[in-house]
Amino acid sequence: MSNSELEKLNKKYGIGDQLIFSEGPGGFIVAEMRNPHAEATVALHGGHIMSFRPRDHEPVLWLSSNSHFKTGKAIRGGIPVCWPWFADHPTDQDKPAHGFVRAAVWSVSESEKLEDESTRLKLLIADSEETIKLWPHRFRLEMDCTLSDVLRVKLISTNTDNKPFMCAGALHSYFNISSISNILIKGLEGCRYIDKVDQGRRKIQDGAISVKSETDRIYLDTKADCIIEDSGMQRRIFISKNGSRTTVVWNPWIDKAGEMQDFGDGEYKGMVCVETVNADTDVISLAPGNTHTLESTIGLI
Ligand code: TA6
Repeated sequence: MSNSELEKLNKKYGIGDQLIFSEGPGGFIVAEMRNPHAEATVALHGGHIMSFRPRDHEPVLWLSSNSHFKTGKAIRGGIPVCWPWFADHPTDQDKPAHGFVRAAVWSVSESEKLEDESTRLKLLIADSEETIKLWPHRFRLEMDCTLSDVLRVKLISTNTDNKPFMCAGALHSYFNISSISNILIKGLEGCRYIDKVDQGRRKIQDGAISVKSETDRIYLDTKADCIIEDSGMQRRIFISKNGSRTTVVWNPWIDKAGEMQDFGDGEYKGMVCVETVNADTDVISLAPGNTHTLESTIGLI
């Protein structure tokens, strides 16, 4: 990343001290967003929101202190963008889990200072020779985020090909919590789910979710908002969504955390993923020229 590249970005998309492009970890280009409501950091690597902190509050998103910041690797924490498939590739295990855009470099397409002093940034990635080798379709994918006292994120998929395609995806959000033993996740009571820790058995959620062991669940047919109640931080994080009928809840717990290089051994205690997803029965079929928007809004109540 050269200084001239940063200069060009700041000249074209910078907004005073509200939006500044700079060199971040691993030499990645990051957009530092700051306004009277909150602050956030977004990496062009992966179109990845790395942090979000409302003014006078603790960070809402969690980022691993062991995260890779390397070309070709996903950042661990924040909001990884999983696309155009979720988890393992449906037929080819050699292809990267959660798709290829989270380890690719996106470009900036728009920035804006809004009347209420909130800040908007839009990033873009489209098909290339590299992507076609992994997935034979022409596309445009945009990550449109608006920072106010809440963080609103839209993942906009457009089929720019002359044939239809199916795509799955996720805003794979990692939340910062006081301790995994202090939280309850509400909003999925009574929902059907696939328990990936129990051989994919299908179950029904009974009451609020408390995490006491490795948890990896795909909740189906749910448009519900979720709330993470944290008795340690005395706060509630809400996650509302649009364009999604699937929610995933994940915590790797001790063994899985120990197996992951980019995840500190004890870090599972301080994070939980509540993800806004299109997967399983909710994979999206897009005709040529059509667009789908997966949207998540995160904040404190
Ligand atoms: O979203 C939950 C999940 O699919 C889990 O199965 C787990 O693998 C997690 O994502 C993290 O995946 P990653 O490829 O980032 O290590």
